[in-house]
Amino acid sequence: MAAKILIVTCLLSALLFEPCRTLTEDFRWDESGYVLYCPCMGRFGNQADHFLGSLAFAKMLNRTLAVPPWIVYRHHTHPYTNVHVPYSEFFKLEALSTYHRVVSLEDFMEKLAPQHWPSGQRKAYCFETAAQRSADKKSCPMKDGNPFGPFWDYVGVDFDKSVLFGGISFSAYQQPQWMKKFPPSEHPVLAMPGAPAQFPVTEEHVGLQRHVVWSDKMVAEGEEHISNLLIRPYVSIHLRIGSDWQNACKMLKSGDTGPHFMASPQCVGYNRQTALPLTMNMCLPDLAEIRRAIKLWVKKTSARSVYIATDSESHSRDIEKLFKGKVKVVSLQPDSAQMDLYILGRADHFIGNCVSSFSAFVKRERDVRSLPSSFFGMDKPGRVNPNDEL
Ligand SMILES: Nc1nc2c(ncn2[C@@H]2O[C@H](COP(=O)(O)OP(=O)(O)O)[C@@H](O)[C@H]2O)c(=O)[nH]1
Ligand SMILES: *[C@@H]1O[C@H](CO)[C@@H](O)[C@H](O)[C@H]1NC(C)=O
Ligand SMILES: [Mg+2]
Repeated sequence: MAAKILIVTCLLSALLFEPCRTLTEDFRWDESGYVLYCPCMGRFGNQADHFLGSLAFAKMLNRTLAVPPWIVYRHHTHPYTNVHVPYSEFFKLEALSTYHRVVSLEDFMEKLAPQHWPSGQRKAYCFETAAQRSADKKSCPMKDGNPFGPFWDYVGVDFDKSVLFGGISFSAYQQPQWMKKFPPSEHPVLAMPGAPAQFPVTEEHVGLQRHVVWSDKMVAEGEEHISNLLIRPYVSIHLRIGSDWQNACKMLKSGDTGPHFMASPQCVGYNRQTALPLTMNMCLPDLAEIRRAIKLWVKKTSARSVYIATDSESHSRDIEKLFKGKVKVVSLQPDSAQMDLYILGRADHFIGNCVSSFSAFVKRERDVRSLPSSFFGMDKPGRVNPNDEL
């Protein structure tokens, strides 16, 4: 059956003068197995952190990664529910292949699962502690609640059996234990309720960002916005200041968290022993700090425009006033958060939020391209006092 499909595909592509090799290779069953997971924790920034770790995990086990769609929560606008956006809408799937073997989860389900992972034989894999939450305490909570249920429904998966594990982590030194516990011959598809990765992304996996490459469509749209709205050089800023963030940063004020707080290792350093202090301005910059940082970097880069991405208000009036109309201030507030990420990423200078994984995505991407970034409350990553000499 599979062979027949291959022959037909090859004939067809031969007719179209296209090589059939890539097609046939992509959808050939990998005897080394697969990793499937739901990006069920957090919004885009969190999902992106988890993606990098999961990609590394799949490579560590030499299994093909079934790349999941992004889960976009549209609860306040149409369609008032979760939307599952295929990876390739935003990024090039092929660009991941230079690092490791991947297939989109959608293709895995459509082209491979019917024959090799048929319903009735679909096992879920999870920590014993996760299974404790289920009614019988022995089942992986794969489809319990949102976004879990809708995610697996999107790809048409029900699970038939659970395999529990414990005393093992996703880190590299446990590779032999994973291989021993779950050889691909007996466990071809490791499907998990969450990402087999840490949040925030570990230091060793930050560089995997270079394989996350914007799709042609995103580049075309993004470049159009940039040329229509902005004048180079431009400074981009990420204002993470909405009410959920104000609440989160209260934990810092009250002393309920130390310097390691969500994405903050990108600023204070990954080592807990040597971490720099995390200040309130790094978590939730006030208007005075926002103005100070913008003024500094606009001057330093001779910027002619400022791009503001925000999760709530843009403060664009206040920022315009800083420059007496000599600098164009733009806040697009696009329908898709990814368009903000694109425009933030291409600026001549970026000012981000230390604690935000949304900012962290931009910072990593800019590091890959050797573009400069700073943070509110930290003009030079690795040095906290904004008054320190630059
Ligand atoms: N369009 C847009 N959305 C934002 C911005 N900041 C935050 N958001 C939204 O809020 C979410 C924040 O969650 P997440 O990405 O996990 O980042 P984090 O919570 O800041 O670590 C984003 O995914 C966006 O949906 C912004 O500047 N622009
Ligand atoms: C890794 O997987 C590929 C594809 O299945 C296989 O060809 C290769 O031999 C595997 N490598 C190791 C070290 O097992
Ligand atoms: Mg979040």
